[in-house]
Amino acid sequence: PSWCYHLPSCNEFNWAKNYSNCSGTRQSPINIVSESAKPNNNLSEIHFENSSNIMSIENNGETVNVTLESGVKISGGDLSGEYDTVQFHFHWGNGSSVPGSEHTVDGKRYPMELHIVNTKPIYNRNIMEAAKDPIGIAALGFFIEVMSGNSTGQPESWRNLTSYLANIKEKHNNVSFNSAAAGFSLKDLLGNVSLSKYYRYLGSLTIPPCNEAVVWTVFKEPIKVSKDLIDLFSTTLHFNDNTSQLMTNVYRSVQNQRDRIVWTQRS
Ligand code: BO1
Ligand code: ZN
Repeated sequence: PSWCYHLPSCNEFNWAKNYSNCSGTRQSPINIVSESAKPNNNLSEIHFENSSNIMSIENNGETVNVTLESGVKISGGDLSGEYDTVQFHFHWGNGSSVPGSEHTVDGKRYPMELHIVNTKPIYNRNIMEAAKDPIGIAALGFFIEVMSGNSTGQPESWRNLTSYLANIKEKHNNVSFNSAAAGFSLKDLLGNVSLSKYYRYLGSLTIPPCNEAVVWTVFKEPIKVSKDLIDLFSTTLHFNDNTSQLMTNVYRSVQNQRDRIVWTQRS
């Protein structure tokens, strides 16, 4: 694309030159100060309506993007109705030891962050259309933490999903799979994380064009993933087909919270 994370002459501090939203007043990610989160008891559990699905996993030169064909929805969580699950993707640093989550909590950055991107049904799963509506997109952020032990103790979905990375090393490489046949489900990917414990705030897409259209839900409990599977992202994928640049440090730095409130359920 026409933007980059961390080249000397093309990096996140230039984004706003071509994408003016990126210097807006409700940008994401942010550092969440846990003690300052404001109680909101309307923040009920988030629900997934899961179904078997055709999914396509792609190296888009920015991240690993998994697009769902149809049929998965989320609800609850004081969102304005149901949202359709469109895609999920990841942000990471460089292996399990150089963390690369986008949100941070009390200054802590986790090794990776999973984003599940959902749009209001009226936008027919079109993210850029939903991005014109201040609450058109509901993004769910899950931190990924290193689990001790190797991948044998891992949910099947993590082993199955990461097994495709070797097939999408270069930009634009993609593979389709049927989630049921491939032994993959979003629920299994999330492990035992409580879908009632999260932070809520209003923000933006974390990459250009940085539209301020996102209701963010950032879960408190991290998903535990083994070091060998986390390391696969930064050791397998390339940014471009014509260079050998490994895809590393694909996260935006934290943005000014300004006068925004972060809410959480406190019971
Ligand atoms: S995120 O969850 O805030 N990191 C986020 C960022 C961008 C998108 C979705 C979620 N949108 C996608 C568009 C694609 C486009 C891609 C890269 O951004 O849906 O069409 O190719 O620009
Ligand atoms: Zn993201």
